[in-house]
Amino acid sequence: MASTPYTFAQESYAAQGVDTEAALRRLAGVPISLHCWQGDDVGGFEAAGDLAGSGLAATGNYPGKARTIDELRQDLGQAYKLIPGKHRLNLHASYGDFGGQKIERNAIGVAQFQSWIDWARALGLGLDFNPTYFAHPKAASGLTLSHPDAGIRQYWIEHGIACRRIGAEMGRQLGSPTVTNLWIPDGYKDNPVDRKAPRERLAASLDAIFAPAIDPRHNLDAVECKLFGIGSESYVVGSHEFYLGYAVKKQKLLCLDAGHFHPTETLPDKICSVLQHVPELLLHVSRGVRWDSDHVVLFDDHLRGIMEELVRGDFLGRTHIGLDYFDASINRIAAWAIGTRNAIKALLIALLEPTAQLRALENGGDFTGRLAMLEEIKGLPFGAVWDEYCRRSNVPVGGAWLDDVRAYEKAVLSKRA
Ligand code: RNT
Ligand code: ZN
Repeated sequence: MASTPYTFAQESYAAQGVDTEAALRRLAGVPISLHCWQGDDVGGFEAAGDLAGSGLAATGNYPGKARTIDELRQDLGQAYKLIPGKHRLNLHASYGDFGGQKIERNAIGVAQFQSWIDWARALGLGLDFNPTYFAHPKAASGLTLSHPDAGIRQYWIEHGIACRRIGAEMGRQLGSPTVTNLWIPDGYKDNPVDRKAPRERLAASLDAIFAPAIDPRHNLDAVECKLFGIGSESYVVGSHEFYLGYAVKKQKLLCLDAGHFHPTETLPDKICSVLQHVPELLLHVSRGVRWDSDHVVLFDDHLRGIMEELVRGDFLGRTHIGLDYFDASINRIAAWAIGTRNAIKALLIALLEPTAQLRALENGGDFTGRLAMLEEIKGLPFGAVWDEYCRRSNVPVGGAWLDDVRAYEKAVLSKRA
């Protein structure tokens, strides 16, 4: 048989004891949940509402953002064609199919998401879900589930319960559990006098949201922690310690967002630490830059470290991988393609690691050998294995995906005034 870049790579990896075919088979079994909100700068399809006070800021004015549910689906459909493998879609509650109606967030139900479920089924996608605790008059003060007003808290509690029920119905219909992730913006710009009461109120609100029993075969509950946000620099109610403790106590999923920590902190160390104590994890694969937590994911050391940890620790079966970033300054479909392809690439290179050999060096105390090998394997022909995966998955190989994006921009996006 003629040798190709792939067969050459296969032999190079085999020489290190790594089976590239086995790595490709495992890779194909790991879905990535694409975040719908990259497509329209976290806009959603409710009549009113902006991001003010939410700590979320989508900056840039690249033309062609999706303005309707049909446009968003069309754009997502284009993005999935550029990404190898079978994946998922992560929806926010504000992206319902409201048909021009004003429906209160505490009154939404599966009716507003049935068209998404049908669309996802047709494309073979699983769905994940998020209650939306921002871009709403009842969130304008920057407080929701921890608000001092019991009426406002109750409204948001009802929203949380409604979303868990919607998530369960999505999961039931699609035959794969929906992860419903709860993130709230609650916090203060400046130093609070009372750090305790908002956290007590949040804990009580969460207890109320999670009180209705929902079958975990259909819906899994996750809670997302954060260090600080824009406008909540001094105090975030849902801090790391708060949610870690809550998730451990209630055996919920903890959501670790890669951009929600101090810049010198990274996820790899947290993944295995937290998985000692919670059943499963949700990852928001993102990239922090200075004070912003949501840049397009790069193929960098942090991303590689995350995927290495999932493979080395054998955590893939207990980890749900989602993306979370939004860049309005570049083509939004390219943003999805770049970040998602990077996440898959990083997982592939982690699956191609000769981990057993590295571990033997480490356990034998040979740290010189460990360091030398870790650096040497960076030169293995990983790109040929990645290209082969794209080829077999019928998606563009190498940078060819960008040609498709440019053609789509010309034919579709540029027509959106
Ligand atoms: C915000 C959180 C949250 C949001 C999405 C839109 O800091 O990361 O996950 O980005 O819910
Ligand atoms: Zn996040």
